[in-house]
Amino acid sequence: MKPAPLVERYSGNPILTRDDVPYPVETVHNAAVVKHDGRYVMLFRSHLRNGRSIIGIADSDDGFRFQVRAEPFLVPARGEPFATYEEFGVEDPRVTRIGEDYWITYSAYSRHGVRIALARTADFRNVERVSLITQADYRNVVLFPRRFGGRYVRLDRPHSEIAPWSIWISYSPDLVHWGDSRILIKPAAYHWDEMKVGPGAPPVETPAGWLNIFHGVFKTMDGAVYRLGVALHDLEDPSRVAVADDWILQPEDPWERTGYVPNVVFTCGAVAEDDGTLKLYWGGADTVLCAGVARIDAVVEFCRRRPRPAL
Ligand code: BMA
Repeated sequence: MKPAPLVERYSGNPILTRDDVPYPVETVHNAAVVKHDGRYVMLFRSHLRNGRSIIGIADSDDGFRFQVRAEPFLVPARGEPFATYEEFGVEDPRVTRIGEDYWITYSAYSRHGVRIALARTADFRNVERVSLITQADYRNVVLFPRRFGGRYVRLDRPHSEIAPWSIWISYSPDLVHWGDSRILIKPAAYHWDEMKVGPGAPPVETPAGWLNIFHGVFKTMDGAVYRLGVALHDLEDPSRVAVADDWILQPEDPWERTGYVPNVVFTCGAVAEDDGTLKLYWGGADTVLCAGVARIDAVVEFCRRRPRPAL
């Protein structure tokens, strides 16, 4: 008998599409989700018809049925220094709660490349841009929710012409200035992720370590396939990591296999529940938003059972 899938897809997928959005957009995908005051809040990316992206916001009582608010949450900034670097749009938000605030990292696109901006909100009503925290070209910055040895920690993915794009770790005293960077997880040759890897959902704390659900890309004769993999970082030293050899989710449903960009599952967020499950959210084919549930202990076990070298 085949084992049950590690990530059980929600039966009502896709959970959000452009038809649920009260302003004109072409897609709904790549979303951060957190629990705030007992409700789920989602920040999601949408393409406009000019091909550039904005970030919308939606609320839910159960984590599956979301109501989109009337206005987008983040559109390209008018004020400097952000306006220069958000000219081509804002994409792929991640949210991490640190203390009382929620910290949002998102991709800022412009003629100068893609860099990561940091914004802060306490209530998901008012949002304040704090800083641009990378140069070009970086994507996929996820923040750990606490400090290690007094320093904040992030995972990110710089672009490279020389090496396959990989996951790096960096440290900061204040969330704005970052350094001590080093490479942590590389794509494995002739593997499902051999073209590139990048951080996905912000790390989820478990008693066994931090779960890092990341994306990996494989290039085929018919384009790239985006899948999700998982790694387990040491609780006290997140630069120590075990990477599962196999993927945990691949495009299978029709709305994951065809759409704006075919054969994509891409995550920016997951919510750990008190009952030991994880709600995972992913964009399907860069067009719709999907959700699924996994048992946290099973995902941890998956990392431990068949790890591969991280580098
Ligand atoms: C990546 C990013 C994601 C997107 C994915 C698949 O490079 O642009 O936002 O979901 O490609 O197209």
